[in-house]
Amino acid sequence: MKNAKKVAIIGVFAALSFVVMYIEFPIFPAVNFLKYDPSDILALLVSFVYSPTVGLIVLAIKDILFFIFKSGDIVGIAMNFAAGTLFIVPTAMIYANKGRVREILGYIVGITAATGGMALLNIVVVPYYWKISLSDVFKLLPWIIGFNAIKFFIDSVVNAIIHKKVKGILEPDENIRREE
Ligand code: RBF
Repeated sequence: MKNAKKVAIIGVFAALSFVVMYIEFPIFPAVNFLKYDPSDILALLVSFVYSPTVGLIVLAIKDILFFIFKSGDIVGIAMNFAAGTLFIVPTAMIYANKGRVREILGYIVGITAATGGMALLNIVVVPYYWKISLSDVFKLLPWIIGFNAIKFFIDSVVNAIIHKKVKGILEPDENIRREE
């Protein structure tokens, strides 16, 4: 792919991802600092069409923009980036354009990695962030695990439905171009 096209696509997807992050809303009142938003789907889509590296660039630009223009909360943004990375990298690496079975395996591993990894990270971060005891954090843990499992399950389902169409739009003449 030509470099200019790749840079343009990264820019467009990062901008789209940044805008849809404004949709964010909590799923469980007990952990209302955890907010669902569909922005990671844009990063996963470009990871499927191009590479996990391109996905991580989109994720990083989206989080930097959201930090500057909306949240101002470095901990929340870092946690959002960590969750997105834990999900996108294994999912896209396992899929690697190798068919439906690998794709589904990718989602299962990605959801598990993000849910497990974020459970551990929250155990470390939440006591400092909310100034609550470790035992109180453990009471929140089922909600934290449930939030991440639901978030990345939704992202997986949407990505599974649309990623082939998105690839068709972004690379309509890929085969022709290869012969040039
Ligand atoms: N986002 C996730 O997707 N998974 C998490 O486990 C997660 N943990 C967070 C923990 C704390 C203390 C904070 C402040 C944010 C966390 N976030 C997490 C990010 C949050 O859902 C939201 O995207 C950001 O706070 C930006 O509004």
